[in-house]
Amino acid sequence: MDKLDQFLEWVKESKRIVFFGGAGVSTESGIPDFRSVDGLYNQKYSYPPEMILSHSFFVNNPSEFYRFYRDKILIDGAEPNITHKKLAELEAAGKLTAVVTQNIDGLHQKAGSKTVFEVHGTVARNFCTHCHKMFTGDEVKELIDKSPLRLPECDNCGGLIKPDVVLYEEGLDDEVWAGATRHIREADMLIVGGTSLVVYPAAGLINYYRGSKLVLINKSETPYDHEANLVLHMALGEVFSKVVC
Ligand code: CNA
Repeated sequence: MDKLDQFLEWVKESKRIVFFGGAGVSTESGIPDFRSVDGLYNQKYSYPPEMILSHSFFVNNPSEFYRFYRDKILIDGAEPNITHKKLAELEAAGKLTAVVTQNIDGLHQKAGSKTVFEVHGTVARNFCTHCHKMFTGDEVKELIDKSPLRLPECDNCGGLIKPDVVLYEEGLDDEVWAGATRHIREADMLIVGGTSLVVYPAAGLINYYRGSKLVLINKSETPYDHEANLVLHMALGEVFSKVVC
């Protein structure tokens, strides 16, 4: 049996699948990842993405943070692709218990997934750093587009608005982490896809899996390839387009 057939067979026989993904899940929706050839690390910026997307950079240089954030993170018109859609279908069919994602783009929910653990937060939620008023992603986008040279400020108190994403140097949300680890521990199949598995603590989530159907689907090699029961160096869309729910 070839690797793809083995994967499809395991999907068919499993009842508590968890999918754990990263930026590679959304590249086929037109959102660049950080590390592949077309990703953000291979483009020219005055600072590397990891520096711009850090807590200290946000505090010390919010204008440059928001310039990058609007340009490269808030992608206009991005829609769920076949992988997001098939994962939502697997959940609706009662075969998948959760999606755990490092992505902040909200595309899993847009595709219809209900149980989603966003370990790095989401661009869809934003809050005033002073009075904590909440803003949607669209509201923040509108504020930036209306006055690109001004920082997005709270209409209530004038405080600086911050996206509810986990920036480098910040800790993860305890409840989200607990939910993600519980689902992974109880999974009978763990599919890991579109992540270079180098960003911690998120990459360590794999270690909570107890079963014998750990599948890695990634275009390039990862440090966890040798621990997986099955490794597919393929595009996610190519694999998930074959999944029958
Ligand atoms: P990464 O380090 O950029 O790795 C992405 C991986 O996906 C690479 O190894 C690629 O080879 C692989 N890949 C790209 N496209 C595909 C595809 N179509 N099929 C299969 N594999 C593919 O991204 P990680 O998620 O591992 O890094 C963690 C960071 C990146 C997280 O904190 C994310 O929040 C952050 N990020 C998120 C987004 C988003 O929300 N869409 C975009 C860019 C970065």
